[in-house]
Amino acid sequence: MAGASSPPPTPKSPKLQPPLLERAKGPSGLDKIVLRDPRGFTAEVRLYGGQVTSWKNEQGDELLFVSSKAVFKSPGAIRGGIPICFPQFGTHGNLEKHGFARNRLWLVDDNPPPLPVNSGIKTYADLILKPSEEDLKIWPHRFEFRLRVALGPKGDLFLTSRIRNTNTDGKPFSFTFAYHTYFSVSDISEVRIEGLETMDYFDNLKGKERFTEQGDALVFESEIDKVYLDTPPKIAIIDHEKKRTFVLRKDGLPDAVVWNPWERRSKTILDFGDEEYKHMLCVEPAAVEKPITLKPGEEWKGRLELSAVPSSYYSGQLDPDKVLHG
Ligand code: TA6
Repeated sequence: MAGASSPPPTPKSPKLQPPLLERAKGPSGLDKIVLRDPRGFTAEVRLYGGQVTSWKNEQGDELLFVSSKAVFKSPGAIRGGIPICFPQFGTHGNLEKHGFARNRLWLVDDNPPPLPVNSGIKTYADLILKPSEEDLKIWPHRFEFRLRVALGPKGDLFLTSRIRNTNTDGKPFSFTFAYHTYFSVSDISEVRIEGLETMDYFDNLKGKERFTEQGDALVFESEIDKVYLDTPPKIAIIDHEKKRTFVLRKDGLPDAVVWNPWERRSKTILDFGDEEYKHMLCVEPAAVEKPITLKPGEEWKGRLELSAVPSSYYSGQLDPDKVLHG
């Protein structure tokens, strides 16, 4: 329209970047820390259990499984994410199953001793757990457990656990450990694990008897609860339907537990949906077969790195070289 004057353009307000680290409240009012990386990946770690309960990619897809029936408060553990099993994995003696670290309230560690920092890491959170007087009655050892949760340069999730014996009575202690990681998968029958074939394992469904894995890769058609021993530092979980591969890299954690409760057992787990077994798989870097012993003053370190990458195909098959040696 001739002569019409258009209004002056409104100045664009600068896009506000959300902070990379944020303390927030969870569904039951519990404190959690939200980590964001500049590309859009996020992770959440709760003070309850020191537990990672979310890891999302830049599209906002959740990469970890958390049950719709999960309870985010004491006295149980949160069903999903990455529960930490310490000071024991499994059930032995009087100590509760999978230890007590997963159902204690951790603190933010404001002054952690230095840890070699990967220069690509822009955001991380440090938590600490020390035993209460009540804990010492169940497990009579003083310790400092420092957990660092970090997002790497490509949105990778890094967990570093440092456990130090702070006993003043001169006594060593021994423990077992696992990152009881629940992965979110499209359909368990479309998933395979590479890196555990030919490994020895204890089968928890067969009285902990020892067997050797046969075949090319692990596929799933029934309940599984196995502890693979002395496994390689790299394991891949390939989700055919999602065309996504989770790559686990671990250090200080020789074993790997694989668990899916399948249909019948799912129905016996109160905080787990009857059909949810189809959409989860636990692959748990662990130190189970040989307990770790620390003398007073000694420290142990166990690291887990998780990445989610597009699956690569070769002649209609996944190319394990690309997945595992890339
Ligand atoms: O890691 C596998 C396992 O030890 C299974 O035996 C199964 O019971 C699972 O952990 C879950 O344990 P939870 O105590 O969390 O119910």
